Amino acid sequence: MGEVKLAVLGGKGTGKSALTVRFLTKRFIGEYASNFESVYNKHLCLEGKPLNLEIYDPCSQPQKAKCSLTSELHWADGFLIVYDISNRPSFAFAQALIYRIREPPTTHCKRVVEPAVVLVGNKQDLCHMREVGWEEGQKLAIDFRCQFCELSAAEQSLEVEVMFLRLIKDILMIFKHKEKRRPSGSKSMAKLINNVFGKRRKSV
Ligand SMILES: Nc1nc2c(ncn2[C@@H]2O[C@H](COP(=O)(O)OP(=O)(O)O)[C@@H](O)[C@H]2O)c(=O)[nH]1
Ligand SMILES: [Mg+2]
Repeated sequence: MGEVKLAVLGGKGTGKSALTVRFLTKRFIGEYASNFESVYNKHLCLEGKPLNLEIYDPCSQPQKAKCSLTSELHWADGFLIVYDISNRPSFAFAQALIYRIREPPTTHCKRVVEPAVVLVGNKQDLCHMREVGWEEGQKLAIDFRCQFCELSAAEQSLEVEVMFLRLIKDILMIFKHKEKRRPSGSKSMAKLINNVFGKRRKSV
């Protein structure tokens, strides 16, 4: 069975838990789990294939200027970076998280392909109190090779589901790409044997 691991990151109160719980239960539950670190597990069937999904929803900590994210970068296949469109500091924090995720990999943590990232401007229902423009979110996402959407965990169940599924599909595409770039051991060994002996055999 395929396995996909997602980490939902962002500032305190941006709606990380609301989005996660909305996706898992289709319901909006206000302050749900905001003070707990949770890893949720869900079985999905995507394009006819079974999939085990793990979603990491961290407990909200004060926004640190410099975040390490080392364990999350090792663990997750993809990230949902959440900010609140009515809260500018939460956008600055989302930006810092994206910088960190897109930093060139260090030698001890080499990644074959970049992780998939969706930047989410949440609380779109509060657009009368907007502090972050749609274009700003869109630009940040384009500059750092992320998907982007604005939505409301409180009011838009379908949009939340579509956004999660889009991220999962992107991750599955990346898995396929990785497989192509690194053929399995037996296949690459067969190729090597063919390269060494195949030509000789022809010349005999
Ligand atoms: N108006 C509005 N409030 C939201 C939305 N999403 C979450 N909230 C509220 O924002 C607060 C923080 O949400 P929570 O999911 O606990 O944030 P977290 O700290 O990032 O996990 C709660 O009071 C939620 O009810 C949204 O889309 N619109
Ligand atoms: Mg929370």
